Amino acid sequence: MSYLKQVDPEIYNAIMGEVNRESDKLELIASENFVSEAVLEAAGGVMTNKYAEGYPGKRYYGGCEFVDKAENLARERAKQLFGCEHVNVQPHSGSQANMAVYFTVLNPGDKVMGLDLSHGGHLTHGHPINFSGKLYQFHSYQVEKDTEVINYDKLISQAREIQPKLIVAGASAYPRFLDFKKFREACDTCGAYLMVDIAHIAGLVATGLHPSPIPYADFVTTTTHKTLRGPRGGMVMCKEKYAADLDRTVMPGIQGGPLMHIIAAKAVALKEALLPEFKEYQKRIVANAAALANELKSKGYHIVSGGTDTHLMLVSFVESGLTGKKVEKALDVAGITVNKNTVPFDPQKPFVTSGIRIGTPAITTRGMGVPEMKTIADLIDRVIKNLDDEGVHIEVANEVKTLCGRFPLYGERKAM
Ligand code: DSN
Repeated sequence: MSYLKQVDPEIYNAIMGEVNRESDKLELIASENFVSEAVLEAAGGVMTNKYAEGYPGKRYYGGCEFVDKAENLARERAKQLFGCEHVNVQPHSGSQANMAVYFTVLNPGDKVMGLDLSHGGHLTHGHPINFSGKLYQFHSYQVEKDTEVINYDKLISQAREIQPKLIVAGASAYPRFLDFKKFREACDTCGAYLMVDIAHIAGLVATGLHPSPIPYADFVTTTTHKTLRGPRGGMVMCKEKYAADLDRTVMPGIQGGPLMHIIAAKAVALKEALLPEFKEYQKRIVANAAALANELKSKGYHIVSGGTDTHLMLVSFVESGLTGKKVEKALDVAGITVNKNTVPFDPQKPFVTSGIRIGTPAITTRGMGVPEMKTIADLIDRVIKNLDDEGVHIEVANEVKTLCGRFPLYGERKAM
């Protein structure tokens, strides 16, 4: 029975619309995923009612015995999964996780280095319109024009020249492995802290499919909802020597009451991530991304850096002059959800862009494999080749629906 249907039919209908959209369309946004029913149950549970400022055993409110259990389990599981010394599971988001680290070790005006947003970085890695770029003196590093990957020798000389107090490694649109040992080398030239933002690749790191930053980084931040397949939220891992300062920064420094229902759901997702089948799932994400990138490449598309080592790829239209905005819109009509994305040295503005970003975590969750990647590449290609023909887009949308029907998602929710 749905209480929501009776109490608030408008929101009920919006949620049912979303259930059907997720189920009937191809979700290729690299930062999205479909959580398990167990994670949804915890996220929608009564722990949403509880105030629990503080940390387990040291709260500013009574009645915390059960939320303490949830937070302790989340912490223990995160430590086991990533092999970190300390973790704070309270950040509400990836941005707040990054803010927590900056506020722990930096003062306003300090010099920091981060990957340029249009080269794959993130707003919180120093974009001028973000708090990070406003509070600190960020210097961007970029990828090379010919290889479209980071040149670590250049990064090291840039660090030597700029002498930042912290270097941010990590990205939201960089398809290749990051070399954390080289980042550490860059930090050691100037005594900088190393913060690694693994929001995108957390699931791969957790299962050994991407080298781990834990041995090299002072701080590792992540979201919990991308490849890690948990609820929307953030987390910070660090060496024990920073633990007390970091915890004080998160609460009371930048947050008040933690979202205990979300922390419980993080614990559930972390338990799922410790299972052997999670590693198999991550392997399939990577195999699917490689297969999709190869198929698109064989059709003549420019895949930034020539391919992918991870869950995502960037398709650049700089040569053809198409815009990411137009391609995103046409694919959306065709039931294929991607996001427009700037590509390195993009001549277009961020709201237009010359590229799209494609990721495989969500379609892999619903069971699609390498054979489906060939079909998906064909469908994407048909839409892009017929960008102004809505008839073709609608035809493709029907094929997408049939394909999705073979890989059911949230079946019971559809009947609520
Ligand atoms: N907005 C996220 C992404 O799509 O990658 C990063 O925070």
